Amino acid sequence: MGFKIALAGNPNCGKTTMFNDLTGSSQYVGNWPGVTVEKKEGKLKGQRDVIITDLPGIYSLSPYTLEEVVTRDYLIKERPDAIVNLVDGTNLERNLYLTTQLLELGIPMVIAVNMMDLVRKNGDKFDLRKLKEAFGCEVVETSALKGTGCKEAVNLAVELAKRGQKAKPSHGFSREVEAALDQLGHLVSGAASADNRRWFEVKAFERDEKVMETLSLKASQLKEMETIIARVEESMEDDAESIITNERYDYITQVAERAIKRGNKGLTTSD
Ligand code: BGO
Repeated sequence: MGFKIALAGNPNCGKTTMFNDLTGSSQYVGNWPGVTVEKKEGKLKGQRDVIITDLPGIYSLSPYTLEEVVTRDYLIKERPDAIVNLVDGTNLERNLYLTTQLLELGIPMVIAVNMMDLVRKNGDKFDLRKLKEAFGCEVVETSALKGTGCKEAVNLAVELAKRGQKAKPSHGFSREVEAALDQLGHLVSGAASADNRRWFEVKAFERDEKVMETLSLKASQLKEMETIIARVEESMEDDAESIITNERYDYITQVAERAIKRGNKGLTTSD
């Protein structure tokens, strides 16, 4: 049986470099249906039943850019068997914002902390055990430029895909938000599956336009949803989207404090 593995991450985190390393010359490049965003697929070297897809680089799973829509439609509708989420190790906190969202999709996932050659030059160190604990999934250090760790990351992703083993993140939102997500559960159940239900609940809480269209709720249900969301917004004195964004960053800051030891040379890919 073949497996579909998707590479997902921020723009410039090294996805295409890793994709080339993993697939070599067996690549097909086209466009995603209906849009002029490049679609790259290829067979894993030495394991031709594994198809790797290089997804458009994105900062979040919001529906605001073409790349975001293409990537999230693929992740929700086509559901790869596993995701390799590349994060730029020289910019870990910013990259982990997307990670917290990808984990909500309930797809088996491996985090590849890329640019490790630069991270080491900077003298920075990551505590992989703490990162694994925080995100409930495998974490591998890679340098796509040097071709190290890439095969290990994708092999782990294939293993998880075989077992259908999704991540178990320890991240939760505040008690008030969690209670609202719970209450929204039955309103998203028509569109969501058991695996990606949490993603739908969070997106509904954020009043994500495209998710709202998919849910096609009755007027009474829309009213119920609005009451649940507005109650939290009033009590937290902020809008729902910012509440979620801020709580994600708060969690990432806590994880970073525990898991990153800085050397302070500050090199990035542009040096
Ligand atoms: C340029 N280590 C290092 N040091 N660099 C890496 C690594 C790594 O592990 N992985 C990727 N890069 P993409 P997306 C460049 O192109 O794969 C570099 O968007 C340059 N180009 O080589 O394109 C990679 O697909 C001139 O760098 O990312 C590339 O995710 C000067 O990160 C960049 C410096 O990689 C983005 C870098 C003309």
